[in-house]
Amino acid sequence: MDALIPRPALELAPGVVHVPGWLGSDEQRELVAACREWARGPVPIRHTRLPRGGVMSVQTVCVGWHWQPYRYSRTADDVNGLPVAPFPDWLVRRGRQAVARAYGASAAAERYTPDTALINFYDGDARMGMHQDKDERSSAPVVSLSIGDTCVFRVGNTETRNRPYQDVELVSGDLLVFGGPSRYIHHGVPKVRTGTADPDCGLGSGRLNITLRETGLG
Ligand SMILES: O=C(O)CCC(=O)C(=O)O
Repeated sequence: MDALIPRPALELAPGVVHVPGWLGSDEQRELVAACREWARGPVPIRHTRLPRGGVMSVQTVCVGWHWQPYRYSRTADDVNGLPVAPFPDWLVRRGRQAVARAYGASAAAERYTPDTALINFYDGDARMGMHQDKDERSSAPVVSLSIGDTCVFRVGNTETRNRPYQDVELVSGDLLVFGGPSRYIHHGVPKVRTGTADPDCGLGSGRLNITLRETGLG
């Protein structure tokens, strides 16, 4: 019966707010359907190549702006050169709701205008190393939505990719927002718990993470 007990929102560090179960099953399924479309194209989901020759274990597709290490562009120059899918208004509204839920309704939440989403799909042993999201010119918060398998999300510090950090489990439907003094924390996903997804979420297997960001680019 534990699943019926709502888990409270928690400020993990100044500006890092975890809201368990923020997305209901219908909303998760709608997001999964949208991500499936984006994964098909115009720029297909792929394993990002890193400048030193490595390949990321997660698969990523972007909307609004395309991210390639370590810059944003309108066209996916490292994939097929095509413009990425436009960033939809409904996702801007979802981002504003997320910021308002995490930090409280405010003019700043109303002004929040994410213009890129990085959609990461984790299957098999995929994970993400500790890093900072710092290719954006705007310091507006990052909104992170998780769907599918539960993961261990590592919330680090702004100085180094090492300790101190804390690990938190992100479950399907959870919202995490990091901004303010924690906008540039190192963070990563050291583990995904395969096969733990709620069958109602719309994802057969694996984990989907959607991060909304303001690039600050014109
Ligand atoms: O999958 C996650 O929860 C984190 C994704 C992430 O850190 C990123 O896209 O930069």
